[in-house]
Amino acid sequence: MFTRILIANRGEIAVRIIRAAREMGIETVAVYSVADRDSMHVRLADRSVCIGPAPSSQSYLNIAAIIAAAEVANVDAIHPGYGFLAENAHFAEVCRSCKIEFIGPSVEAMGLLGDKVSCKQIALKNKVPTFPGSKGKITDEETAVKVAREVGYPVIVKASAGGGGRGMRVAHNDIALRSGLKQATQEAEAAFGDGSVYIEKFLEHARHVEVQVIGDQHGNVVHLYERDCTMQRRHQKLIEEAPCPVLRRDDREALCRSAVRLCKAAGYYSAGTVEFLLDPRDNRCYLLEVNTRVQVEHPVTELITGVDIVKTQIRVAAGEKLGFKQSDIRPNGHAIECRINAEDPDRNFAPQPGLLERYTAAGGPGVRVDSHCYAGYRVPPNYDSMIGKLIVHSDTRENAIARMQRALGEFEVAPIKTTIPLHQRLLSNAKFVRGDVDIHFVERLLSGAAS
Ligand code: MV4
Repeated sequence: MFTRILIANRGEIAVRIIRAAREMGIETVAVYSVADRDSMHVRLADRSVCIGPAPSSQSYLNIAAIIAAAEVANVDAIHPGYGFLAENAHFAEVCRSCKIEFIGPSVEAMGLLGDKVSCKQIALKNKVPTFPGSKGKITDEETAVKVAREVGYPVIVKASAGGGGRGMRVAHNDIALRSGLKQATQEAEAAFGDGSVYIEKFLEHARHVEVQVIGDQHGNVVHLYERDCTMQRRHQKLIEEAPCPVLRRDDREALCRSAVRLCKAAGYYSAGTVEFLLDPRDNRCYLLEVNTRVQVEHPVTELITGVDIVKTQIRVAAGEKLGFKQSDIRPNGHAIECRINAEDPDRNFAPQPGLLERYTAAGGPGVRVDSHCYAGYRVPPNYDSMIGKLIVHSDTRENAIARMQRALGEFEVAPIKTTIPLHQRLLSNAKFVRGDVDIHFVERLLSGAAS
């Protein structure tokens, strides 16, 4: 096992990783920007190294500074968390060449699954359900129009290197498709340095369902069932839950097994998430993309399966075998997570950096809070606005919703505005309670439209 690891991240996920390492008897090295001097991850780590100024481009994305800190502190491995360098295959390669273990998948698997066209091709070969569409990249307008007419409008043009909604265009006819193809290509070239795009049938009303997988370096891959992340706004998830409230047992098993086939075919190890859209009309699922990292919402899966995903990532990075088989994974009860962001929902979710004069987390039975915040902490303006995650577990979905409402009522953050009141409203919405929502639900509700 590793003696010492460096955490190349900040905020709640850095705290989460430090906690896992400490329980495993592994020393921790935090890195921080000058804006994060007073952050909890700096306090909790055994040692910390300042890696640069506030902008993440000069600190948490600064590969040279992070590797220098890792060399100076003599660590065995680096955990990248999520965001920042977590899905950067070049960073993983630099770690490898410096003989520092990257706590994540291999460079090769990141390349194969990070590129959405190559991911979809592996999926097609392995009977993982995908949307009908182009066989691979689309380069000319005529092929695009031919494919769109075959699968039927509306279609969506997506960047192969994209993710999280960047570089996408929906088209309802030939003319819109021709211009969407140009726009998506240019946007992808500018954003990712790779203008490759592909086309698929566009699904209007969908739920977002994703399967958690975890594998070791000996070829074992196991799934930890699925999460439902339908409650989102502008590609930012707000509420995540496990299991998905609308999936029946046979469909769930088939979906989760397909995610395992995809990851096995790519030689995947560590934690990963296979994202799907679910068509509520027939409950069929279609592959979207694979996230080759630990995700923000991993705690809901931990609560229903009892598997510590971060500890497992560390163990498999050190070469250990998974300590469990698929048949050992028995999902139990229902878990819900609310992301608590320092944002004002009444002002178009404007970020609310500043002093947390008061901060009292919820607690009690079945409640978990993953946060780096404390009373007196100043939320810096330089990074994402998530100040913590409130996660609850109970026997049924109904009881988990009641428990989350109770916990949200206990949580006190002042004077800065947060998404807590919005969560209280969403959780008491009859359609959410009934499970009758799609990925546009929150935006529709906030726009005032009858939903
Ligand atoms: C789609 C889609 C409908 N049909 N693909 C958005 C982010 C990226 N991961 C894929 N996305 C979508 N792909 C087809 N064929 C709708 C979306 C989409 C979406 C997906 C998941 C969660 C929220 C979303 C919000 C808008 C659009």
